[in-house]
Order: sequence, then C-alpha cells, then structure tokens
Amino acid sequence: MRKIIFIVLSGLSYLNAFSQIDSISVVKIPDEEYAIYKYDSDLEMTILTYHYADLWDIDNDKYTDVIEFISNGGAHSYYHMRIWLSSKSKWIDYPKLEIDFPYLPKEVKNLEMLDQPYPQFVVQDFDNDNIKEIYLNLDDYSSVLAEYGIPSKRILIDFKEGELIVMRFKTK
Ligand SMILES: [Ca+2]
Ligand SMILES: [Ca+2]
Repeated sequence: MRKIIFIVLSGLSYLNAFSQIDSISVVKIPDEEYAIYKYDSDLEMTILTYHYADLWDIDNDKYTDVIEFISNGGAHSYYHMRIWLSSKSKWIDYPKLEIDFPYLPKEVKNLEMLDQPYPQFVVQDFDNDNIKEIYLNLDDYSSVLAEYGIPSKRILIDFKEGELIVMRFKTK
C-alpha cells in the first residue's frame, strides 16, 4: 500500500513539474519575426525593438523605408517610433510618439475599425494619393498636444513636400 501511494505521489509531482515547464515554454511575443534585441548603453540593458524593413515606401522614392518601435524597457513596455527614410538616409526620431502595441499592421478595410482602441499602428494610403501614411493611436495625447498642438490621440504622419508631417487623423 505504501508503495502504491509513493508511486501515485511520484506521478503527481512528475506531472506538476511537466506542467510548469510547459507553461514557461508557451510564452511567445507577437510578430517575433520582426523583433530584434539591441543593447542600449544609456539604459544599460538589452531592449526589444520592432524593426519593419522592406515593407513600405513612405517618402515615395521607390526604395523601401524602415519603421522601428523601440521599447522603453519598462515592465509595461511602451515603444516610441523612429523612421529611416531612404531619400534622406537618416533616422527621424519621434520620442514622444508612444504606443504599447507596435505589431505588424493589418489592412484596415473601413475607417470605423479605427474607432476602436486597436489597432494602434497602421500603414495605409488613407487619402488615395498612392503614398502610404502612418496612423498611430497613441497611448496619451498630452505630449503630442505640447509638441504638435494636436488635441487627439489619433494622428497621421504624412510625407509632404519633402518632409514628414505629424497631423491629426481625420476620418473625413
Ligand atoms: Ca523610400
Ligand atoms: Ca496617401
């Protein structure tokens, strides 16, 4: 009898250990094929960056550009955006434009979909001029109000007359 109890207990502890290992192994980050880890010498830690290259031509020069979202390294991570434009060959930083879901955008079929909290990031031609704009639904608009005078969390970044312009997103 004692032997049977031992076997049952051993079996239970084995199952328990297995389920713990299993619960650790299923943790994945979304869109991980775009996730890269970079060492930040200011923060002195490795931080997660979403790196979208070879997908969109924001400045309409026929060469693809890069959009990155860089984590602040916090427990609840917020990501700020920066853009590499092929026509300028440099990074343009937007440290105040932060979202917490910087995942690969899906096509938005109607603008009513953007009345929801998600998606926070969309790259699409909203004004039908054959050039894609960047839509962001920001975490908070106080910084965009202070920096750009826009009293809205929902913004559009459009390339006009050789520059990226941050503007309020309008559905009409
Ligand atoms: Ca380009
Ligand atoms: Ca457009």
